[in-house]
Amino acid sequence: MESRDAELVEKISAFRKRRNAVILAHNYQLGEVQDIADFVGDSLDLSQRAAETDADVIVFCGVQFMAETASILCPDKVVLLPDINAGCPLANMITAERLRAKKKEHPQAAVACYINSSAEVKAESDVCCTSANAVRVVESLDAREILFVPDQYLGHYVSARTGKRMILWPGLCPTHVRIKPERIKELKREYPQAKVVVHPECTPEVIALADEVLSTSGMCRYAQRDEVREMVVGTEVGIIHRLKKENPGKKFIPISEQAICPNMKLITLEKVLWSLEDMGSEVKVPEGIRLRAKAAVDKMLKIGRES
Ligand code: CIZ
Repeated sequence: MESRDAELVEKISAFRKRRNAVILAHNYQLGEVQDIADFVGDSLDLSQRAAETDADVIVFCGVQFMAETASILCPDKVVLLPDINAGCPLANMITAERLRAKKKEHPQAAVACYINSSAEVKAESDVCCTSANAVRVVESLDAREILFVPDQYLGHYVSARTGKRMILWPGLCPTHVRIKPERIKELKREYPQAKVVVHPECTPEVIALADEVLSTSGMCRYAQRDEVREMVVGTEVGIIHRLKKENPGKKFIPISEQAICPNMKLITLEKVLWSLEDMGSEVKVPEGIRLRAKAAVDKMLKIGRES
């Protein structure tokens, strides 16, 4: 570690104690940010951690919808997002107003929203899900039709797995669509022993070539299996840091070096420190929206993860 980083890490530690703060980092964060976090995980892990913590302050190293989810679950805590500009383009592909209009077209449909959505959209939904439990959440719904928002590819994958009739919102993750089937075919030739593991936000053509389709935490668990020595990884490249750290001696090959979420990378060590020093930027979901959004998130938390 460079001495500048070491100094920052020391200051962050001191402020973390002074503020009685917990630092949560998503699997897609920069390696140095993951390394100073109290917990690293996917949004399901992190929302569960947020719900359980007795810290007064949650510093959420992730993007806006994740900090909002923490605020939904922990209204009495101060939730800080170290860079308020860290948004999610997928979450921004739907608004509560457009969802309300779509619900009118399909009054019988149950609404399932991916966690990558705003608090307002969650408030309009019957249940929320993450990539770690989307199949299980959709299976639990007994409606004949499910309106799934906003990720069409996750929705497509879930519909194929569950056989449920689903109306898909046309959203997508601009980072995951950079992962291309042609590159997987090349890597399979180059690493014939490797397991190909991709995220369900990838396109159906990519998913068709994979050995496993997993959330980021699912990938971390899968990588620990003895039979996995080499893994071709189809998701945002930030995960490679954690995979290598937890599995020394194994090989992890990103399908696309360009699968970088620029919003996730807005969070730096400096910004984590400034956030603790200045207590900014606070993310707080208004109470009327929070209570309705919480119902959808609580329903998901009861269902838990796939395996
Ligand atoms: O659920 C999450 O945290 C996201 C957005 C991806 C994943 O699989 O971890």
